[in-house]
Amino acid sequence: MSGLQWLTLRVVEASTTHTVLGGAALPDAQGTPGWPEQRLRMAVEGGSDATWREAWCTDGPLRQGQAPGLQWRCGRDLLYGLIELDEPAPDAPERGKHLRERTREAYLRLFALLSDQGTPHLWRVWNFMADINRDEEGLERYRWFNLGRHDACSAVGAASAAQMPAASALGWARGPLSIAFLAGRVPPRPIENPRQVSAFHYPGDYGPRPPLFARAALAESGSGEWLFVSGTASIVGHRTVHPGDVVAQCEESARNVLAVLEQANRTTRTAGHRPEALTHRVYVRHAADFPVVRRALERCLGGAGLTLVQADICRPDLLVEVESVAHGRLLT
Ligand code: 3EB
Repeated sequence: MSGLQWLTLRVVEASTTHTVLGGAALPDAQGTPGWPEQRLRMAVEGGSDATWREAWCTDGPLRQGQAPGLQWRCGRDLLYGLIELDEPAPDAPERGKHLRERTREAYLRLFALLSDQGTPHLWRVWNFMADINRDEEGLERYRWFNLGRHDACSAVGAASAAQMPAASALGWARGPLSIAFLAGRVPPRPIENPRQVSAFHYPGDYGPRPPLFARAALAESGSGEWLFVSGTASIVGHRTVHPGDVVAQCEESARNVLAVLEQANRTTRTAGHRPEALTHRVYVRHAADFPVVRRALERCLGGAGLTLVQADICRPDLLVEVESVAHGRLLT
């Protein structure tokens, strides 16, 4: 085995355990493995599956560590970490300000860890928080989160376009601020979408500080190249399009995913990432929309790898968001 691998595990066996950096699991997953695992605290299409786990793996030997709220594992070139911080109760005062502060703290800890372990470059981040669309002290919580992320990235000099990782930011009904991340010894190559204003250039209408992420990232590992497509929604330019129309939002999101893929293929070092090679995780605001979302996305993206979960999207008018991943062999 060489470089980064991505597996779906049904059974946690001793033979695989020593190669897993970290991953994700559904709400009913049995037990806790020895690696950092981001539990998706959300409803799943067809019901949660207690045996399903996603795992990022690499060659050993691995090192690991933990501290309150933080767990990580790394190999020579790659690190997967998970930071989960509890927040004040929903009725506590200044909850927005606290979210900003916790987010800043989480990202500062993340960057310190990456620097200590020799994997300074963020590749892919999954951000989850409770009540993402709730207004707190006059500002939506997602915007407070963006303030905290921006505080930390600016403080460590990680706020430039060249350093943006692929990312997603979603809401769950209840749970901590949860940030899972994959990082490497070598930098990824950020990709933007020509159909969309770069998120880090969004105008002030979307909050006092912009979201810091790239539309996608290409990262080389071993003999392969990974394409991480960030959470992708029904946004053209910087505006939400098709409010209230979940099928049209699926179609627009799919157009955006394919536009990002095409853009990535201009600089890929593989023969080209194909749409059929993408695996997608789809966040759907209303679980009642699972069937129409599946039908629309199967039509636009092909149905091979679609996992649908219920989550709140970071703008109240967005009903669906798609994130994708693909792997290809480097040309020699
Ligand atoms: C958007 O395009 C939709 O804040 O990290 C997608 C992916 C979105 C990542 C983030 C937000 C984030 O603006 C929302």
